[in-house]
Amino acid sequence: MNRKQFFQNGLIVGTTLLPTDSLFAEAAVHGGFDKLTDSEGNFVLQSLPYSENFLEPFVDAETMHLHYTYHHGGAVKGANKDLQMIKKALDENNLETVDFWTKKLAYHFSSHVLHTIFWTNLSNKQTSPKGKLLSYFEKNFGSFDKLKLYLTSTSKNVDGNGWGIMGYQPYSDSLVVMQCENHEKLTQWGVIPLLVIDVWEHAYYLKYKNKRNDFVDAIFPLLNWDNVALRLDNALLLSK
Ligand code: MN3
Repeated sequence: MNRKQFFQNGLIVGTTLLPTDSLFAEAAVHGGFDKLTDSEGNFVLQSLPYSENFLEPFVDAETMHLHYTYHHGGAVKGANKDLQMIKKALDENNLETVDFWTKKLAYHFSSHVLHTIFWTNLSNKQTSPKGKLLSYFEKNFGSFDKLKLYLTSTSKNVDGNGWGIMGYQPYSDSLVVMQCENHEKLTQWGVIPLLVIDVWEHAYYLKYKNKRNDFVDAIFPLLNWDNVALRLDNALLLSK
């Protein structure tokens, strides 16, 4: 079984174990988990999983439009260019600037990954963590409330632009909270991101101005815990 088949089989198991998580589960079964590339390996920008006004009034449609089209879209374009430049350097045996493009790729590709996850982590329907996800919260943080305090505090206090992230760390079989600067800094190797909160100014400035804390507080009730649970299930399958 190759990696892709493993992934797809894993998902089918994952989606039958959990209540169907709407569009995300459907996309997972039909197109693979977080489809970031086409069959040639080029990075592709998938459609948003909902309309641009889906999260109104908490996330306004204009912010959603600009964020998805130009920030996420720009990262996808950037990642493709970086990859081409690396290939070109290798083809031409000229490695003088390859470190620059490698650094750029880490930035753009990580942005593509995190934005892709971010859209699916949000919903206008109220959900709550249960089952296995809730048990991990209790085991690793004490309770859901503690996870909430930890994740929101970490997200609000990112230096400059970045992300608050909760992920699955397979080495310790635990959930971890991380602070990310830009899109790629301060990671822990091996962590599979399950839940990400974009705290770049572009994510909130039109509506919330300089009040990042208000944005994080407004977005927390929109988090789609069914999506996070599905992602945890998948991370557990992949880590076996
Ligand atoms: Mn963003």
